[in-house]
This record gives sequence, C-alpha cells and structure tokens, in this order.
Amino acid sequence: MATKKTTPTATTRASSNVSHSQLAGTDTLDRGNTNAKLDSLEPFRSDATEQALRTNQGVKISNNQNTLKVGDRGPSLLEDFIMREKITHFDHERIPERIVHARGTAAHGYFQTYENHAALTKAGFLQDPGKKTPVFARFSTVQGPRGSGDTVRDVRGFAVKFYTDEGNFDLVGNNMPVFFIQDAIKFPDFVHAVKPEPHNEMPTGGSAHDTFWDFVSLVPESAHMVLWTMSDRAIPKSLRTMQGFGIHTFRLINADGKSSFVKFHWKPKFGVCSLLWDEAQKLAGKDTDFHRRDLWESIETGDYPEWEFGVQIVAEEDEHTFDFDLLDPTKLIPEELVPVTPLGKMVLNRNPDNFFAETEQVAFCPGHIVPGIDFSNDPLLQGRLFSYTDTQISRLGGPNFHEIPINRPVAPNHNGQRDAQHRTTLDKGRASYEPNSIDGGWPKETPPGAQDGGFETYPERLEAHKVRRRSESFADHFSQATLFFQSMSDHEKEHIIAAYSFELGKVERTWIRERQVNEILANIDLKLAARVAQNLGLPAPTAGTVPGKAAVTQSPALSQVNLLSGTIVSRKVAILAANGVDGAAIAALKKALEVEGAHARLLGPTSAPVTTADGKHLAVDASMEGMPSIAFDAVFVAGGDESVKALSANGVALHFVLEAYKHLKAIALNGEAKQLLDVLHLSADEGLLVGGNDSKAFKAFFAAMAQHRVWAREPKAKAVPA
Ligand code: HDE
Repeated sequence: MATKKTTPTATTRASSNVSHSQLAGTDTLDRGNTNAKLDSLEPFRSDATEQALRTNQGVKISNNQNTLKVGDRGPSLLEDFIMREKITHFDHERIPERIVHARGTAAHGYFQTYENHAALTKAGFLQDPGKKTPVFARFSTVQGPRGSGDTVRDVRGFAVKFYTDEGNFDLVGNNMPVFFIQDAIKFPDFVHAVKPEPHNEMPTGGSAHDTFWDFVSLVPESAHMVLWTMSDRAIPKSLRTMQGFGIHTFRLINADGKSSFVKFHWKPKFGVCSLLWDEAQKLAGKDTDFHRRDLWESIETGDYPEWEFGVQIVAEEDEHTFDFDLLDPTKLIPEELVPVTPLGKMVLNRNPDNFFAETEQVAFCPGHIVPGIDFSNDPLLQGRLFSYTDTQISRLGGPNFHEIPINRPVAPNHNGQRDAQHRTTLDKGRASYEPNSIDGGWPKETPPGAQDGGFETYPERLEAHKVRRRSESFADHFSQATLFFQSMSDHEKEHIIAAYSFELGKVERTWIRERQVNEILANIDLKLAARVAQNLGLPAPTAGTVPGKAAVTQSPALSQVNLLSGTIVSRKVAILAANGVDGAAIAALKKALEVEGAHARLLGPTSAPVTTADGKHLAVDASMEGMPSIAFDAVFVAGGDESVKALSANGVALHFVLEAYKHLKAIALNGEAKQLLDVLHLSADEGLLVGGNDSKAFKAFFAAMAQHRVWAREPKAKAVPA
C-alpha cells in the first residue's frame, strides 16, 4: 500500500510557509525517527516510492525511452511536450556556484543550551535546556570550485543556521579565529588574488601562486591569518575535528537591555587535529571527497559530530582594555585572557536527503540574527551584512530565496513583501502595506520586550565625522602573528616553515618571495624568516621592518597539541591480512576496538575473501589498493606465518605500512608480523609496536592512536620514501 505521498501539485501548495515550523519542539531532531515522520512534517520532501512517473504538470508518462518520431527512423516532432519539458529542465539544471566557499557539505542536527543564559542574552534558543533547536551546518573550502578536492590547504567555512522560534540565526564563521583583511572593501581584491589566476585558471583549490602572495605580501594586515593558513589548521583531519569561530565581535543583549561583547566559539568533541601535508596532497587525488565522506559516514554510523558552543565575554566597559581593538577582525582574544564560557552543544545527526535542495540552496547571512544578539562595528562584519543577501539574488535567482525549504524560518514570516521571481507563498488579504485598515491592520509590529518582543537594535551612542579611514587602533599587524607562532609546538613550527617554503617555492617572481620574507616573516619571527629564506635560497633577514609590537606571551590554547580528545572513539584501523592469517588476532582486535568505539576494516591483497590459518573464510572490506593507508588512522598487521610471508613479498602491502609509518601513525605488528621491521628496515618506537593479542598490547596501541601522531618519529620518518 502506498504511504502518504502527495501529488506534485499538492506538494507545491503545502510548501508555503508551513515548513520546519512543525518540526521545532518535536522529537524529530533525534535520529531514529522514521523518514515517514519527517516526510509528513516537511511536505516538501518528495518521495517517489510507489508513485507513477509523471510530467511536471502531473500527466502520467507511458514511454520514457523514445522521442515522438515520424516513423521508427524519421525525424523527431516538436510536438513532443514530454521530451521538450524534460530536456528544457535539464538544460537549466545548474545554478551559479558560490563565488567563494563553493565546495561544501552539510548536515542537520540540533542545538541545545546547557542552562538558562538569561543574564547574558534574551535570545530564546539560549533559555530552556529542555529544548532542541534545529540546525543545519555547512562546511566548505574557500578557494576551489564545487568539484575541487576536500583536503587542499585552505580556510574552512563553518556556517550554522539555527531555526529558532524567534527567526533564523546564522552564525557564518570559519575554522580560524581571524581574517585576512580588516575592511570589507578589500574583500574583492583579496578573493581575486587567491582565486585561480585569470589567464589560465590555475591553480585549482590552492594559494601557492603569484597573485595570492603578491597581494598578501603587500597587505601586512593579512600576516596573522596567512600564518594560520600555513599552519596545520588549514589541512584539518576531518570537518568534525575542527574548531569554529564567529571571528567578529558581536553583542549579546539581555532582557534589561544590558549588552556584552562576545566572540563565538565551537569546540569539537572529537578534538582538534590535522592531516600531514603529504597525506593531504595524496588524499586530494585519491579521495577528493575525503572530508565529505567522513562527515556523511560518521553520521550514518552514529558517531555524531558534536561541538560545544561557547563565548568569550567582554563587558561593555572593558571594550578598550586590550592592546588590540575588539573591532579588528585580524585579532583574537587569547583564551588565557578571556576564557570561553560554554553555553550549549550542537549535534549533527541527520544527513541531507538531497544535496542540491539542501546543501547547495542553503543561503547563510551574518545579518540573520534574532532578538538578544546584535552586531559590533567591525568594518568587515558591516560589509558582510550587505554581501550575503546580495549574492543570493543572483545565485538563487531572486529575492524569494527565503522560501526555498532549507531557508525557511521556523517562525512565521508575514509581511508586505510580495511577488518577485519564484514566489511560492499565496498571500491572502488585500493589504500588502503597513499600516492598513483593510485587513484589520495585520500583520502588525511588535514592540520590543523582555521575551517575544520585536527586534530592537542596541542603542549605541555614536558621535563622529564621516571618514574613509582605518582606525589607528588597527595598526599593529604582527604582534598576534608572533603570538601564534611562538605558541606552536616544535613540530607545528616545522610544518609552518615547510608550508611557507612550499608555497613561496611555487611563486615565480623573486621579488614577491623576497617581500614576503623580508617585510612580513621577518616581522613575525626572525627564525621563521631565516629558515624559509634558506629554503628559497635567499639571504636571511637580520631585523624586522616594523617597530612597536605588543609584548608577546604564549597562548597554549592555540596549539593543537593541547586540543586532542584523549580517546580513540570513531578512529579507523586498517587490518592487513592475507591467506593463512591468524583469525583469532583479528577477532580479538575487533572486539577491543568496539569497546573503545573505534572501527576496523579488513584489507586483503585483493577484494577476495582471505582464508585464516584454521581454514575460515573472512570477507574483506576492500583491497589494500582500494583503501590506501591515508584513509586510516592506524594499521594492524595481523600475525600468521603464511599471511606475513605473503605480505612481505607484496609491494602494495609494504607501501601501505611504510606510508603509515611516514605519516606518523600508530602501527601494531602482531605475532609473526614483527618480521616486517627487518623487511622494511624500521625499528620499533612509541607508536610502532610489536606484540600479541593481549589487552596489554592493545592498550599500548590504542594509547599511541589517541596521541593522533607519533611526533617523535617525524625527523626520522623524513628519510623514509613513500
Ligand atoms: Fe564570506 N561570503 N565574506 N566570510 N563566507 C560568502 O556568501 C563575504 C568572510 C563565510 O556555507 C558568500 O552565500 C564578504 C568572513 C562562509 O554557504 C559571499 C566578506 C567569514 C561562507 C561572502 C566575507 C566568512 C561565506 C559567497 C568580507 C568568517 C559560506 C556565497 C567582508 C567569519 C557559507 C554566499 C555557506 C560565503 C561575502 C568574509 C565566512 C559572497 C564580502 C570574515 C562560511 O556573500
């Protein structure tokens, strides 16, 4: 029997203005609810199960294989409205991709406040700990087009739409807490410089080219952010192991009208960690969808990505107590000065049904705020408030993009805005203006109030001249870059030096390389400048060019070394096996991993099952070539004499282990597999372990995995080919 299933016309009609509103406050935010339940609450989710194939006008189609022709071999007829409708629609299936952040992936979930934060803000979604607010979060790279690789060196967008009862709140942030420029008017210049060069449209998805380094070496305000993008933060291990930041200073306003300045933060439950550069480059080719796939699969397997949402709070009267300006988006507030106050958590637990309708059509805007939240005068934020709505008009084809299902607010949205392209709402009544005396005066304004009031802007007092100038308080471009560099661990510093050397090595014009080293890096850190200069064959600068930096201390909160989760939950282990493998060792490891919440994949020389030493057949998940070591966090080579002999003579298997070694991953050589140390000329270390199937061996293996990488191995691993 057919379940629900509306006809296409009924779907269109039902989709006006009901949307997610019925979703809020229901338990559909928890996974486990059937799709049927979601379908009935969100009638725009169309399910064709047991439905006839029809035209867009609802006519049943009897033959979808052939065009209407004059005889079997004759010309086609213009009369064929079925073929014309189908081809016309197809011809227009693409919309412009986002000008930046085109490559993205997204998921549904919910936000839940830990407690009532009424003292800080009157925003409704931060009041009731029993309430779950639906969210849709989209993560993206910035530079590359829609089809570009996930693991390129780039900033990641971190945009969250909260469907609150008081309207949509969009927190459109990044995975880094600062930005390249201080004023919105420079954004087109910056983006033109970082995008592929105009003559040959290269490179795709990367900043290692002349125009980018030309611009940033001429614009010292970019120094801090460029340092972040040369750090491991620009090659995150997964989207769920990234921090997120609102970047700009915002305001939170409570019911008494008291305002506090805040910086928004997302802290991931799975810890913060990154890929290695070699791994990232290989993944960009071997699995272009690496991050997208991880997000999707972690939700499907129930390892729900989760972040703690928090704020750094600065009292209104403390606005000028820092040695930088709170309005300057190239500065962060060190967490050691102002700790992050946790407010609630976000859990992503449902994948989209349709990439285009949801991930592609979602339209974020920093200007989408709700009562209890307000902007600061950050000149970058102020420009963004204009840009996002403007861009949707060409990207989504008109000013009615808020009616696209994924963009519809939970709250009702009646007003006098009418017509325009793609209007789907059928507004009743005759008055599309306010005030009116025809429709009873509706819809009417709501005066501001403690709760449920109309939006009221914080009445900040301003008195100034109209000027086209940069504030003097924005002038120090290097202190925080130095703070960031000096807060890195040794291996993080090495990665930064290597990244600058790689990128600048691709720059063709020597004067751009020199300017970056002498006028930017030398002002950040002379050792950094000297090492990069050496790698580029340039003389090392002996002094910076800019005096007057703030006293720099350390900020341990900036180093990823201090941000691991400490567990191996959701980590992936490759088990290498061939015929004759010790089946008991595999079973014991799988069981132990399950207890820890980690996952195992059995890989064989081919996709054919392997036979254990005691004659059992084990299905493999993939061949070692099909799922390379870069797709895993750790490797377990199972014992068994015959199996280990076969693997020792198999170039793909040996490369698999060597590559994992080079990428500083935990490797356990079980039983006879310890022979691989000799075969590969490696020696055991704190993460290259030799052992049996006992809990002691597993414990050591898991402890090494929880460290994410065996950093002590890094200098040695450099000599290993892979
Ligand atoms: Fe954006 N940015 N941006 N941006 N941005 C866009 O909006 C813009 C900036 C960010 O997943 C565009 O819908 C200007 C900072 C994210 O759909 C566009 C300026 C931050 C996303 C736009 C900035 C961001 C965008 C392109 C300087 C971090 C993807 C398509 C004043 C706080 C959202 C679109 C998604 C997307 C403009 C700077 C984050 C053109 C003018 C700073 C996460 O409107």
